[in-house]
Amino acid sequence: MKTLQGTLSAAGRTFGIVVSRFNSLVTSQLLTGAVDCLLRHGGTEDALTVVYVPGAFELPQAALQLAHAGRVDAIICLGCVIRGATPHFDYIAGEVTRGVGAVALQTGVPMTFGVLTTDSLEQALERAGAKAGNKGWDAAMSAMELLHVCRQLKTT
Ligand code: INI
Repeated sequence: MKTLQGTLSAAGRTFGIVVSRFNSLVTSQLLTGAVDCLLRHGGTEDALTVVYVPGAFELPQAALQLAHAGRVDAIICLGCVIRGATPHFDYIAGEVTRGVGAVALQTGVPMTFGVLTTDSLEQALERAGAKAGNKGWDAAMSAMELLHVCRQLKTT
């Protein structure tokens, strides 16, 4: 039986983190979590590229450009869409989810989704370093795993 699974190491790899400024109280904490995770798993600051975009809607566009630039091995998308904050919640949440998925498939660059979609700011903060963990950290863990498993798939 052949089993492929990714290791949780950032050593020697480059990562792009695309993060939205909208709801920056939350997204700055997601970014902190993602960077902390990569550094604690062997990554180095000079191997990280952080790209800020205005809002979650713009994440797929920037992720696409970053992927095409070929400078990073994997991309982590971070954002926060809060239902109470906009009547467009469903449109924005739907677009960013579809968009990031489409960019990942189109480019083949390992890409993970650390975008919170919550009913309230409180729920978002809980998932950005409070009692429900940090989804930025989780997205970084997933990026390491996916990157390594994709490498193995290419060479097996
Ligand atoms: N962008 C977010 O990232 N989160 C939100 O909750 C949000 N709300 O509430 O509207 C939001 N809107 C901005 C949007 O992502 C775009 O930046 C904007 O429409 C310009 O294209």
